[in-house]
Amino acid sequence: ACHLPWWRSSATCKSWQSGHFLPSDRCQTLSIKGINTTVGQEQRVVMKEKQVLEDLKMPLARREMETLFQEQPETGNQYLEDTLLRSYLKTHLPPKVLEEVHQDLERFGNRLLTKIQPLSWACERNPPVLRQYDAWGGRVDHIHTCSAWRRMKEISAEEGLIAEAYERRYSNWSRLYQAVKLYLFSSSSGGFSCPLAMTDGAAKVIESLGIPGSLKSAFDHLTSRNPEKFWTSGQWMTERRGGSDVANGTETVARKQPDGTYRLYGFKWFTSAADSDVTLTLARIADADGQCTQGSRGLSLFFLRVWDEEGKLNSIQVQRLKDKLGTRQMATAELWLQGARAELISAEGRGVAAISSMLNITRIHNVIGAVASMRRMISLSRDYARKRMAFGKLLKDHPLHMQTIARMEVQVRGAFLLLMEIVRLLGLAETNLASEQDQLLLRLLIPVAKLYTGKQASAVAVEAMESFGGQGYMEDTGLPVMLRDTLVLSIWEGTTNILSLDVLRSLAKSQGQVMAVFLSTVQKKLELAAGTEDLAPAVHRTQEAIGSLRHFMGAAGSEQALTMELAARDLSYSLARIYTG
Ligand code: UCC
Repeated sequence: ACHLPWWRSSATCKSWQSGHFLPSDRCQTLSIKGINTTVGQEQRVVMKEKQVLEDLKMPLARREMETLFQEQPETGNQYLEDTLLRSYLKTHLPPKVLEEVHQDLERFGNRLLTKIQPLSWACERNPPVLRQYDAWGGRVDHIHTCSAWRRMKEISAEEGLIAEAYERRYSNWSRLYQAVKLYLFSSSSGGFSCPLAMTDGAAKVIESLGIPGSLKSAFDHLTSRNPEKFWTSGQWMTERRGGSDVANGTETVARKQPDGTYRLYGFKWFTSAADSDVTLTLARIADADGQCTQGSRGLSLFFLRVWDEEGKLNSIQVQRLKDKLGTRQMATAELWLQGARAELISAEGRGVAAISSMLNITRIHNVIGAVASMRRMISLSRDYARKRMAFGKLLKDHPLHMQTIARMEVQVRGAFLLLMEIVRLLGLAETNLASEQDQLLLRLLIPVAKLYTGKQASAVAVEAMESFGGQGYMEDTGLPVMLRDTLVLSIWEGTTNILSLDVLRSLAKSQGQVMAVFLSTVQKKLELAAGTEDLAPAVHRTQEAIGSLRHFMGAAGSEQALTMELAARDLSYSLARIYTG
């Protein structure tokens, strides 16, 4: 365990932190040099600070031993330490639900700290490897994943990270509860959040189709709590000619077989978590003459199993694994479909509309990942500020440093509340408790939140990294991994501009109703806030922003489509900032 970076090793390897290889209970005393471990947390922090200051007063040459020059930043139980999360749950959940959920989250927080974080680092250290041929030249295309990655899959099932949302034992609160668990899991998941996002999306599509008989077993696997039964899903949408432009870029052809199934022929250019058990993908159905309808109306949605019962690939060849900047723990592959057997699951030509419910779920997961990443970086930064001396005092006593952290903290708090609002609305929609207004608002807030939090997370990751000085730039601290993994959040699942256009799509499709609901919801929230004196400046600024938004929307009606397109990103940012405000 001693090659773990500090932020993943705290609970398992206290001895390593102190530079001594001793049982962890003794190390606690050693690392805090003589401080009684039974004192209260607050008192301990103060005593620790005093010790840091005293140590530094002594010249290096006179110190007894120089095993460690800087105590590492670390976090404890991420649920217990997240006061905003806990206060949100306390305010919103019914008491009985809160009681049960609290117990489970506290337990889960400990499991994450002691068992799951070390696995996460192991995933980073042991990325997947593709073995294309066996010793005799036979094509095998085996994607080898490490044991920690496979363990993550088992843990995901045990913790019900997908199941929770579909069992609905807490009715409309189940979705929010699942999102909270995913949020806690995300930055310790070693990239496993990605297959979970797609698995959730696939389950959602199947559920929205009414769980047809042919997909019942798949649905049970995707939502199982049994590690031996649990399946993950991929989402193969991207081809060589189209990442964003799915409608024009999809070349894969589906040929109908006498038994009613289809065989798919094509090349999928980006398939994340390519070791998944099943996938959803788009293709064009060829008619009797072999002709296909082009554009969006030619796309249909298919379900397929990646392997057969004997573990043989379903007429698929793995061309290569992608060499990515981040998310290296997870196998992203280029795949040749050479007649892969698949089942048509949407109406013909309604593939994009059918897969959009998957996209909306994976985009919410993206928001979860963004908020989780910001939270983790800031928590570490805060802890570091309590331990690191500069210019004769701890970083936490430098106002400018604390201002920088406080600004990041504001970002993550706003993003967190936006996320909670979305999963609250989704929970209502999934239990038939959502009004039409709730549904419209949800449709709008998903792209808004995805595009905005993706950008926030990248900016916060860079800023937080800087708060560690040069140490933040060192690979073995683990911080660069977090930065790399965060940078993808504004790219996959729809880039910022594509999602800005999706915001326009939602406005156009609802003929402006979405905007009316947005404005009236914000107005109600502001009226509530206006009753609190301290919030007056914030209420005033938000009112001003709404004034500008109304003015813009009033003028927008007479604008050309191109002008609206140009304004789409700024408009989306404004919506995000106003709602978050
Ligand atoms: O797969 C990928 C990586 C996987 C990794 C996932 C892990 C993430 C978790 C992170 C955890 C930390 S990346 C691939 C992702 N690809 C995309 O996101 C595609 C981006 N492009 C778009 O979103 C485009 O806007 C398209 C593909 C949706 C545009 O297609 P069309 O066909 O040109 O769009 P249309 O014609 O406007 O829409 C077709 C139908 C319409 O319905 P009808 O026909 O009833 O009017 C639209 O209203 O689809 C409907 N529709 C939607 N409905 C389109 N988008 C949506 C939506 N978002 N929600 C509801």
